[in-house]
Amino acid sequence: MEQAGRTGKSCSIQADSLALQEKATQEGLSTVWDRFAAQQPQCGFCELGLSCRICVMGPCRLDPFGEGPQRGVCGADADIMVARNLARMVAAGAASHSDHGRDLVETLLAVAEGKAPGYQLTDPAKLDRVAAQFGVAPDLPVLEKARELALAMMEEYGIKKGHLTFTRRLPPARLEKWRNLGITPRGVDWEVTEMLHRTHMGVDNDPVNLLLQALRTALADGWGGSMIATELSDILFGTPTPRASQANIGVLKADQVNIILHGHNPLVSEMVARAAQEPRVLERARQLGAQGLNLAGLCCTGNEVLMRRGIPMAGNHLVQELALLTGAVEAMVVDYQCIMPSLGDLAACYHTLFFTTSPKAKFPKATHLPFTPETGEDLGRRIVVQAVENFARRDPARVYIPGAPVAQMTGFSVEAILAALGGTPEPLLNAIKTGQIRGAVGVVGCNNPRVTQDYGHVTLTKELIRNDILVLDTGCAAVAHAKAGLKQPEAAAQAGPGLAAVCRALGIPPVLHMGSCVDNARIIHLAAALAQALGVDVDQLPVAAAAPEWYSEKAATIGCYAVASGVFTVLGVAPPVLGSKNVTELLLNGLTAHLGACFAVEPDPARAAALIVRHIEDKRRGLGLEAR
Ligand code: BF8
Repeated sequence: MEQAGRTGKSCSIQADSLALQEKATQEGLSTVWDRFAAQQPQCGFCELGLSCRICVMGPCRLDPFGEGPQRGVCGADADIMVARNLARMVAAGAASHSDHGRDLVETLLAVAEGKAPGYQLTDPAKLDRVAAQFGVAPDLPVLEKARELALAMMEEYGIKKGHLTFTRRLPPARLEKWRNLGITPRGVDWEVTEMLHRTHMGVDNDPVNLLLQALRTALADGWGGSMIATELSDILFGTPTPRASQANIGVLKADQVNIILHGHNPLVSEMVARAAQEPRVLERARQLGAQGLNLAGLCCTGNEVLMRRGIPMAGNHLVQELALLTGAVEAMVVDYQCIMPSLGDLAACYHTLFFTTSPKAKFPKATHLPFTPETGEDLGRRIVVQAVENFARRDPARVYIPGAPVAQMTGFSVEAILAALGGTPEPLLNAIKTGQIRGAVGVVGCNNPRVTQDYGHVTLTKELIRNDILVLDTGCAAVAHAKAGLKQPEAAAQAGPGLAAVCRALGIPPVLHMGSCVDNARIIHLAAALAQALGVDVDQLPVAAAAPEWYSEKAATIGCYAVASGVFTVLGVAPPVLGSKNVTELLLNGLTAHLGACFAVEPDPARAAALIVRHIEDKRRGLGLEAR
């Protein structure tokens, strides 16, 4: 596998990233790749999961070669230490997605109570469907129904109800497997809190028991917090439908006011997008010499507004600093998650205003304008007005926007996919049964400076579609694919003959954008729907998941709920578990006997593709379908 270098060519496969990294070097500014280089060599104990900072008898580290200490001060051995560390990662990831979901629940309640001016129930039909799943009376007036749904979803976070409603979307056989293992998720906050409790010194010291709770915590994210975030974003802002847009840093415009929307939650960015359409701000922008007002996305907030509004995507995780280096950004607006603390410094090197909007996420050198549902609309307007005025401070001599935008198609919610198929999953299932499409794979997750940017995603996905495997993507993987041109219908030419024919018949690309990282809930929902339609469990489907360049705790959680939901998952970066043979063995093999799925770690994306192709053909055989 090609490893990321320090600076220069091997940082990225993307020309826009390389050009801007070069500009950073010329201007003496450091980015993530420079800081990654400065950290080398990174701690080998930590990479193996053999260091512990949970308590202050430590920090401790264990010797992987068996010569030095084999136990921490408390007596924890490698298995306990590694399991505890991984479990805490999963808890943090679940907490992040789920707290994001909670903000949407609170906003839904505020909308229902008339306290959130500017927000509305954009998809009342979806409100009806979701409310029915939560047992809300169908004949209630719409605002009352929204209120009841918000209150019912609040109970999903608590300890009163004891089960998660969305898990009912799964086949009974999957729920049975969870019951047998004791990993049925009970409540979102319940599982996260219990995980933190169990990993406190002196509580749970059985590595298997710890890992089972980590799976339950992850399931509380996938079938709880993340799914709530997805469904409520659709209800509030509209369920995505297919639309055309563009990607890469070339979506910024040299002659316009550029506002970048970065982070994860659409609550603020939707209001910014609305305010940006007001005639008086456009007029003011023109008075200041701009040709217009241009919004662009980054990371998962970018995915949210791309899916629903077609707002173009400036880049993924490792582009966030580079976007500022264009010198063409009047304002970067962030909410939370995956936002580098370095952005304030870089923004200050240019004229860029750096707005933080969540009281939960403050950053150095930022202007903080806190969001509440009550003030969100006004906040959106204030941000746009300040961004427009800031155009006057731009130094045109420092503007550099390399590359031209690449076309992409987006907006493939589960509802949109089913609609494209004529309302039922049957045509997709038939294409799978006949072997035209061999199976489907979710290629998801981050960028990580350990991996040449986007190399893992793009190499893997090209190989999968060439083998007639439909790719569903979210998060930063989705941006990588878009920049590589894989999300336009013409990319069918790069697919195998079966997949290409299906794409041409439906006018869709071979790589379907399903949204942000909380929208991995859409992928598992679709998998569950396909399993239900076939009358099998999810692990019997010819499907898989891959995270070739993951870095975040959230990605660790996603991987765990994918596996626990029955989806074989290939990681391109090894999680910090290799210091324990037992934990590694459990993740790579042991889980299969109980869940029908496990992890694989394969840094080489071509080999990862081979693993996945083999897995999919095995699953086809298991279903009695023609296999290669
Ligand atoms: O939630 S893919 S780098 S932006 S963590 Fe972050 Fe990873 Fe990107 Fe979205 Ni997901």
